[in-house]
Amino acid sequence: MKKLSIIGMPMDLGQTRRGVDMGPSAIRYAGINERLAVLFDWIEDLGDITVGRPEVKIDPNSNLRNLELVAEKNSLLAEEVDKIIESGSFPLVLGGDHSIAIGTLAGVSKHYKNLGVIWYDAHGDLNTAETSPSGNIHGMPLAASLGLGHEKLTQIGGYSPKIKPKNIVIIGARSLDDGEKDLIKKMGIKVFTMHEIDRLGMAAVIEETVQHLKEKTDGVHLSLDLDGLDPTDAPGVGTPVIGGISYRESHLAMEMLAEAKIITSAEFVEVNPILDEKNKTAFVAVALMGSLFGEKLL
Ligand code: NNH
Ligand code: MN
Ligand code: MN
Ligand code: MN
Repeated sequence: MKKLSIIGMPMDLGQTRRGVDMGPSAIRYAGINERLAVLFDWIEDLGDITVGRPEVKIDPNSNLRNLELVAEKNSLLAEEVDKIIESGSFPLVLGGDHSIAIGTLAGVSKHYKNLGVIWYDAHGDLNTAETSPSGNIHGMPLAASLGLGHEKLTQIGGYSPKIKPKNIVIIGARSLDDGEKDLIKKMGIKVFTMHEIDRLGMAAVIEETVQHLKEKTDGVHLSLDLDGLDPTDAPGVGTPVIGGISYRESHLAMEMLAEAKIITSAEFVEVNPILDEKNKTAFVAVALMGSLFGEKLL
């Protein structure tokens, strides 16, 4: 039986622009349940993890914004995601800012020997406290999952690392910090920047991605940051970067991933309805989920 479990993570503590905590509500309002129900035999919406809205606190020792709470709430998410997989259901996490990927991956990766990760994003999210220009933890989840950074972030779930560099593919990068570029080269992480997407076309990019991951992984997590898309198609994000992936290309990418049948968990993050235009970004997220889970045009 094909089962789907949706869980919301209304987290906005990993960055500075409030409103991204309303992402799960915006995505539900955009019709996620109706759209996905027809694609599964069974579907449940588990509601949201309680995150709260405390005052911003910058860790005096590390410069990390809201370190304690981001770590604590991600541990809760990890437990929930773990339970969903245990129950034989597909976990779909709704953000929230991208710091929630730390919790999602902590819950997912213990179920796989070689988890693959597709990081669909304008950014690399490979910063640590030392390389981060902002102190924002939403710029660090991929590094933390590789075991790099503050131990409160790397040790969530009680083990580290969650993933291996050779099992990662970043798609859509166009705003990488210097420390991130160094790390990508040092670790040999596969990246399709906007340059490669323009040059090869999205079809070839996804074919190569599937090729890269299929043989050596036993599951693949899709972490889709809506800012990977161009701001004209996804305006409701906290850190928009021009020159992004179009809705059409993204739609094709999701359809091809559905065809390849490699995705075993997913999260859609950084939807900020306050910055959006009539909930467009949430609608785009739901449409992409439809394609990812096998919706057909004909
Ligand atoms: N690289 C910047 C930072 O670490 C921006 C990260 N912003 C994101 N990442 N939205 O996906 O602060
Ligand atoms: Mn388990
Ligand atoms: Mn991101
Ligand atoms: Mn991003």
